[in-house]
Amino acid sequence: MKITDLKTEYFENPLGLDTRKPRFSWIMESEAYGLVQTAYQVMAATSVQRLKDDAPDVWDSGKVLSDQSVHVEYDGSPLASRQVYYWKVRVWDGEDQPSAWSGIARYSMGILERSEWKARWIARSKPEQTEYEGLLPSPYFRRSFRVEKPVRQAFAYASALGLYELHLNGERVGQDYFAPGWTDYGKRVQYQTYDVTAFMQPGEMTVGAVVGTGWYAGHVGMFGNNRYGDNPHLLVELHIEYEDGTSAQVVTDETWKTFAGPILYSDLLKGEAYDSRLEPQGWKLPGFDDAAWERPVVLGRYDGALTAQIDPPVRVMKELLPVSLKRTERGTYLFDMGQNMVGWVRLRVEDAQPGQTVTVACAEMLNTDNTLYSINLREAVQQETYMLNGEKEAVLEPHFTFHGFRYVEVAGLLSPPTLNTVIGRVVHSATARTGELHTSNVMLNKLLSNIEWGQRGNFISVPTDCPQRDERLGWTGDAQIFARTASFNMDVGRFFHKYMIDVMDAQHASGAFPDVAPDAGWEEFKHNHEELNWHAPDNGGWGDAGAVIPWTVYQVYGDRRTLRECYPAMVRWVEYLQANSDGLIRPGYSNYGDWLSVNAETPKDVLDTAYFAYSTRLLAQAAAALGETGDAQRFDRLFAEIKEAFRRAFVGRDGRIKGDTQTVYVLALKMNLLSGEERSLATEHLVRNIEEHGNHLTTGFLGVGYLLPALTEAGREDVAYSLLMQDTFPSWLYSVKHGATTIWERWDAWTETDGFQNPGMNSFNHYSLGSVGEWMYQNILGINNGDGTGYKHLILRPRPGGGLQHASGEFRSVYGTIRVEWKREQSWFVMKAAIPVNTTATVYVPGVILNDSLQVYDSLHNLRTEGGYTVFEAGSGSYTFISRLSRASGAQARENGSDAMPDQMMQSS
Ligand code: RAM
Repeated sequence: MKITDLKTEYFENPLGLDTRKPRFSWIMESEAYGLVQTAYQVMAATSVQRLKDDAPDVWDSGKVLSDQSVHVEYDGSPLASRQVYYWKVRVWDGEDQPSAWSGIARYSMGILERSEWKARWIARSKPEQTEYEGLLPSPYFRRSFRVEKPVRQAFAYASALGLYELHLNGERVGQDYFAPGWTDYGKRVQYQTYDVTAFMQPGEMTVGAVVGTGWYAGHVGMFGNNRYGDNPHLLVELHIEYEDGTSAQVVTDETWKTFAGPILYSDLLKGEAYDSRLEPQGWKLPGFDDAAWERPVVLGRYDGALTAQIDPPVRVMKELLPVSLKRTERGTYLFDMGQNMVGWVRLRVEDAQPGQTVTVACAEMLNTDNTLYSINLREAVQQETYMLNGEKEAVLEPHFTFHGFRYVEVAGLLSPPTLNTVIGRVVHSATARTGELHTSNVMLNKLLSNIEWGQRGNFISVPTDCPQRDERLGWTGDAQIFARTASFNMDVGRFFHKYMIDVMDAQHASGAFPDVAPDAGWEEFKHNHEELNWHAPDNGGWGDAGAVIPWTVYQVYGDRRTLRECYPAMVRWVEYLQANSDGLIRPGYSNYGDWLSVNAETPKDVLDTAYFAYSTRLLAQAAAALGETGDAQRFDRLFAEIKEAFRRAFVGRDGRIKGDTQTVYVLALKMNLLSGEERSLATEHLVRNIEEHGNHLTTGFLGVGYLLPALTEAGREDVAYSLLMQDTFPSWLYSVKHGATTIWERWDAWTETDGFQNPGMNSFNHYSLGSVGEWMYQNILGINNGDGTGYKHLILRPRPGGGLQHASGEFRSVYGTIRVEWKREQSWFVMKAAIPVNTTATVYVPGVILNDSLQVYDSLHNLRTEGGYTVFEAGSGSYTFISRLSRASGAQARENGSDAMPDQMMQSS
């Protein structure tokens, strides 16, 4: 058994943790079958050597009889600020045989006590208004210092009220963008930790920083600028430890120097203007004369919490080259990136002239006259303006802004560009890819790709609704409906943990969870805009994110700690809902309902009451999982009562539910609000409704997430597939058919009949309607979580349908990679499955297994048949199953003399 993927708090070798009991996880790999872990031993130490000598100085767990291999909590002597630690693990298998020791992993602690911080928050004294209204320059900061002796190790701890880029001797520290990320800066700001040992060199060194307004002082949403403050601040603390045991610190304070610099402004929503003629040559290097620079002002105090970064940093995760380029009648150049992406472009100008101005403008779509469709950006400006100093080759990219775009228009070039003139830099929170799914249907594959791109484009520090217009907010409804799909695509455990802190920071005093987190002004905006008529203090399907997301993180990653942390807030939410309902029926005052549905008004009292029940049920499950037995019973009871109230108020004798929309049925089915008989009646109504719409969906943001799951659970996967495969309006494949490379905000963002929708709200990169990804992983590939959490017990159950001939893919769970592959040919079915070590699976093979070949797998047992499937219990290992989908078709094939298994099937088995 080989131990791989040593992770500390979800990450490999993380730096700057501030949790005093970090959790360790590992994966075991083996070719053997039916392997489990029966015991483990973890050792942690302050040096690699101590671990090599099996002489750990901080923790030796000893042999612990346990199958736990994820989130094993550190339980050694107290961990010290800024200290580096190492750990390793070995495990015992079912025969009590120990494995070899794993490799050695590392982690470092952050600054654990606020009082330990020496650095002060510094800023440029507030600049006079520039010619760009409401936009500030991004000032430079610098300080030189001397490294006197050989350095053993050095770490930088840094943050900003605003955004920052850090440099040491001219080189950028780390690869992060938009650090320190978005939080409610009134309450907390995160800091980052970088290992800068490799930057250290003897003699004079220079630390430099560029600071942008970001979410703190720049424009956010539709709320204008200065949401948290009006001048960005920087915080840096550099700790250098010398070989001889002494140490030195370099910290931001009044001794630093600052300069307005060439970045005239760089704003998340407004783009950037950069005048390279103002760039002071060599400012990041030692020896630069900063006599003309100003002293910074020092912030008296910052009252929020200063916490280590929890979520993965935002990074450039991909680069795209344009797929085409043409000169426009306007004399500009139009690049097509071939993909609606989020980030910016890096531009190369090869024959720059002094004073030449080049602009780069970005948009998602083109108007019919080949101009950029920018009207949907509202007040956002997706443009860079570069004024060049005439240096021969200029490579330009913006600093603190991002855009959502497929098309790039460059103006002001003196000679024709090539495809290499621009490179698309795709940025998002660096959540590792965990899922892959390919089918025999190219349209479905494109849909899956569009869903992933929707996630890439909108997981930027927080889950946002859209990346292009003046909104880009952490809408809770969007996040909760997409959370499970997101967790198939990428490792979002820590991302959502951090977002839940934002959600809890924005929870109202009443207990209501917010519409938007962090709240940078949404509540205020709602109240100031009477005409919106949006007064609900809570919104069904939005506020419920506060219950759905922690539960999802627990389900997918087995993360009990995050669930525990969110639990009190979940209780307050449900108690709030209970107090603000009438006979357990919610008042139906909510604002959004089944947002952006297609001519199907789902009554808000139905929707809100269903969600009230749903949150209550999740809370009851959370209570049970956390051992809060009294609460579990209390909320179970409350759920049963809400269900009764729901049935009485909304469900007719004939199973018709008030509103009679697809969404009311799928909510009632998915959220378990019906009696047995009502379930079948509701299913009939749902199917009837779908048929009445010519086999089309009408669901909006919320209903869409439950539509195919509800149909499938009710035994109508045939209808689910027909909706999935539908390609006329409205449907998922409609946008695919019309060239979409992302998920659109609205089913009718663009139609053949009406062209573009109302530009006031028409994003081409919104992930909500992409929540169908979850169903595709769970049913086409068939990867499901069994009773356990974190996929400790799997249910592998592909449901071949929709004319698909094959599907293959995987999901990298916390226990290891789960892989499924199937092919069908006539009535033959071949299925392969890989089940990670230390997990078990219930495997459903469609059809009837023909041969005895399964005997070879002694890790399979309890063979049975169930609803057209052959079912087994299986231990870890890689399996191949061959089955006949139906006896009848098998018999017919024999009669036709075509019974032999087709060649390609043989190859795959
Ligand atoms: C719009 C966006 C967002 C949605 C809200 C209700 O601003 O579409 O995604 O959650 O409305």
